[in-house]
Amino acid sequence: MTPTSRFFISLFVGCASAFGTPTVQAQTTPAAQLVERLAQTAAKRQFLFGHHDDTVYGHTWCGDEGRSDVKEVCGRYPALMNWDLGLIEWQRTEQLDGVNFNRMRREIVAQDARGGLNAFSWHLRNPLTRGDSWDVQGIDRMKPETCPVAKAVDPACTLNDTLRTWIGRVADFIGSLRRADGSRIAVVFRPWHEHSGSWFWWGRNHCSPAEYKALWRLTREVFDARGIDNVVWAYSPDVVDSYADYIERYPGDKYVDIMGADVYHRDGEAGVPAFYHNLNRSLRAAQLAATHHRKLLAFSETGSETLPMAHWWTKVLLPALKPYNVAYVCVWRNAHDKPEHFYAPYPGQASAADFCKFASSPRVVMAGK
Ligand code: BMA
Repeated sequence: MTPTSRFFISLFVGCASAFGTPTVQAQTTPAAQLVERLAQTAAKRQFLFGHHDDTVYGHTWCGDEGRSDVKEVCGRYPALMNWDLGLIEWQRTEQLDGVNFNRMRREIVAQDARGGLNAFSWHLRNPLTRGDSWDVQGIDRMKPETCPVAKAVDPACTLNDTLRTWIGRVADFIGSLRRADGSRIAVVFRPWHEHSGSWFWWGRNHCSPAEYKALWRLTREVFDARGIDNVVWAYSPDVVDSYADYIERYPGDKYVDIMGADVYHRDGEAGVPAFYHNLNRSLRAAQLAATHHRKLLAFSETGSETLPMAHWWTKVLLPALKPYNVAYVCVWRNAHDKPEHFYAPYPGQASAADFCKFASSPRVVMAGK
């Protein structure tokens, strides 16, 4: 079923409360049920709060069980947890930030059981150089042999087989996410993200729009061949200038369920105007795209590193989101090994009290205890 038809069906099936048991018809897919749930959330002018790697490490801890910086601040887990699949393509036991994939699976099942949602990003290696996602050195668009995307989407090239194999490993992992009763857990997957920038090998300066779209087609071919029916697909450029810019590399309605945007706040107080400017030009474009293409809207990545503003949550983020019917908002990770790299508060952090106020505001959905 295409994302679009899922969306239309979702409008006519029974309604699901944000975290209640969906009453959708039995023949709909887990993905369709999740689209429905997110649509209902956004329709109520609510959004799920999300945090990357929430329960596997925090600002001062790593690997403990049952912990979460967010929960230790406000008593509730984030309603959405994002996980990164980087290095699954190399069949490593740990992803690129050291999270064991079996542990990740357990946390995904636990998050689902508490009524929460799981989402994935994928910082995969460069299939041409075997460097990381940020390895863009040596890419020269005048020389196709240096371009990982051009090669990977070309069926005549061996890199195409490599990428298919790598995507297959992601598809196998996601398709294997099941509850104790055997049913698949629906997730959001946001591949090929931040492509409006050029820091990843799939970024704007490193491939043509047609090649970028071909990456999405390839991804879907691999998932669809395996009958994976528990993925809600998110498209998420970084900051864009305009609607034309946003949509330039949109792969098509068949491939996408969520129009996202990744926009970060830098430079604390002094950076508020720039954050608002970037947020508005990106989310305005994403909202327009969501309306035109009948898709969901999400603020797929945001945050203010080290949270220097004590009232960032209720005085910067929440008011900024007023015009936008986002279904979820996700902040990036609290790295245990980089003290200056955190985006959610921990107990005692300057914005902790304000975060609690934010978490109990009528717009924000958190998960259970
Ligand atoms: C970046 C940083 C890195 C991390 C990468 C992938 O934004 O957080 O430390 O390795 O994401 O998760």
